[in-house]
Amino acid sequence: MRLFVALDLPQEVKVRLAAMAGGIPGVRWVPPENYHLTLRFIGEVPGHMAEEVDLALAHIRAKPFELSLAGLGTFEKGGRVQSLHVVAERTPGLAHLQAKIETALQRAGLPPERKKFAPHVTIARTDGAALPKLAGFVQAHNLFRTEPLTVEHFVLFSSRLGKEQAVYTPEVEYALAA
Ligand code: 3AM
Repeated sequence: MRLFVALDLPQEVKVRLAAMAGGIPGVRWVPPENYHLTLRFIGEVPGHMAEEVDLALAHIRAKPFELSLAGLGTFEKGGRVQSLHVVAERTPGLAHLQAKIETALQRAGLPPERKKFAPHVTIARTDGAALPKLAGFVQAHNLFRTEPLTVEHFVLFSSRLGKEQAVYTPEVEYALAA
C-alpha cells in the first residue's frame, strides 16, 4: 500500500480553492476531492507495516488546533517550478501534531523524513507551465486567506497512482481531543 498522513479540508475551503483554479496553460490542476495538507508521506509499505503505522497513529494524543491558509507558493526542482500551493501557517498546534506523527512513525520502524516540514496544500502540478502566466497567477491570488479553521482529526490516506490523477482514499480517521 502507498500511504500518507494528511489533514482533510472542510468542503467550503475546497470550494474556495477550486474557484481559484484555471487560467495557466500547461498546468494540471489538482481535482478538488484531492486537496489535502500532507503531514507525512509514507510511501509503499507491506500490509504488516500498514498495520504498525495505523497502531502508531492511533496512539497519538494531541489537541484540536486552529489552521489558517494564507498566500501562495511554489516548489522548484532543478530550476523548474514543479507545483503550486496555498501556504498553511505553521502554528504551534500544527507543528506539534506533525512532530508527534514523525516520532510515532519512526518508532513504528519507518526511516526519518529528511525534508523540513513546509505545510501547504498543492493546487496544481506545474511542470510545463507558462512561467509568466504562473507568476501572474501567484500575484493575482497572493492575498488568498481563510478564516482559522479548527482541525479535529487527521487521516491516513492510501494513494493509487492513476494515469491522469492519483486516487486518494481515506483509510482511517484519528480524532484529536482536548
Ligand atoms: O501534499 P502534496 O500534494 O504536496 O507529491 C505527493 C503529495 O504531496 C507527495 O506526497 C503527497 C501525497 O501523495 N509525495 C509523493 N511521492 C513522494 C515521495 N517519494 C512524496 N513526498 C515525498 N517523497
